Amino acid sequence: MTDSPKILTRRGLLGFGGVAAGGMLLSGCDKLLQSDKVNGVVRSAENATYRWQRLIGRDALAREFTAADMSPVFKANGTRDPQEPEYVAHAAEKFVNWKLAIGGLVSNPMTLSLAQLRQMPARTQITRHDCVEGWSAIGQWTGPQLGLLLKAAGLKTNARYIVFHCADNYGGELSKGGAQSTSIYYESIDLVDAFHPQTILAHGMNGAPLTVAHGAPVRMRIERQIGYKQAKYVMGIEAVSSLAGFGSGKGGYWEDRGYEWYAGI
Ligand SMILES: Nc1nc2c(c(=O)[nH]1)N[C@H]1C(S)=C(S)[C@@H](COP(=O)(O)O)O[C@H]1N2
Ligand SMILES: [Mo]
Repeated sequence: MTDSPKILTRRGLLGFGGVAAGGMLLSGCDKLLQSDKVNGVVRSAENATYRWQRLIGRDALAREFTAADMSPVFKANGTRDPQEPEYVAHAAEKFVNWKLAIGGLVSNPMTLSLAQLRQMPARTQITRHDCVEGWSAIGQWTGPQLGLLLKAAGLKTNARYIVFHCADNYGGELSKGGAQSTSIYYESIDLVDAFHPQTILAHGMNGAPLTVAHGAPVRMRIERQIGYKQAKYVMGIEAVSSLAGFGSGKGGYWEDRGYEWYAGI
């Protein structure tokens, strides 16, 4: 690990005093700090944030494993080789002209090349991926924390969710849930998960650059949630106030087809 994820996360969360999630955070903290139980607790912002995280429970870290625990084979699932012309062209050039777009409700929309993403401070984590289809695998993921990117982009106060736009059209055939909505794969998370220290944009897997099968050039790792939340082939990151207007409005390809939006593990 080459960073200080906890500090970044606390700062990230504290940066959101005015937003829905942040507002809840602060009022939760205020109440907590007024209660007798925590009298005597140092009233630093960091401590308040820590207390709040413990209270809500969603900022607990997902379990991390050692290199010895890594699965010899990590199955690739869902789209394994996107056929969309734009993606095919980027892949053929090894993504040298590919850029990640960060936009929506941010004050500094930006585009970042893969080289720039690789230069950012990265977090490396060995975690277990659980797919709803009933298989799991332990792998190592490396990449910058999403929170770091969102801080740089400057979320506006009305941002509540982060939407990930992927390159692949998963098809929408009946076997893939049906064509209820656009079948371009997409996902979304709230700001608690967005600023979770283990939420990273992985450009590396098991010590090597991320392969196409696993989501090159970058894919999400959102370690408190299940497999289908781990968007591969991320082309754009958009801060939004509502999930209406994307797909069928349920927040993701599989969510539009009846799966849970908050799929915690
Ligand atoms: N863009 C995109 N992301 C995706 C999928 C997909 O089909 N397209 N499948 C999801 C599912 S169901 C799982 S289990 C994981 C599989 O990731 P892996 O191929 O690295 O095992 O990616 C998730 N992210
Ligand atoms: Mo999955």
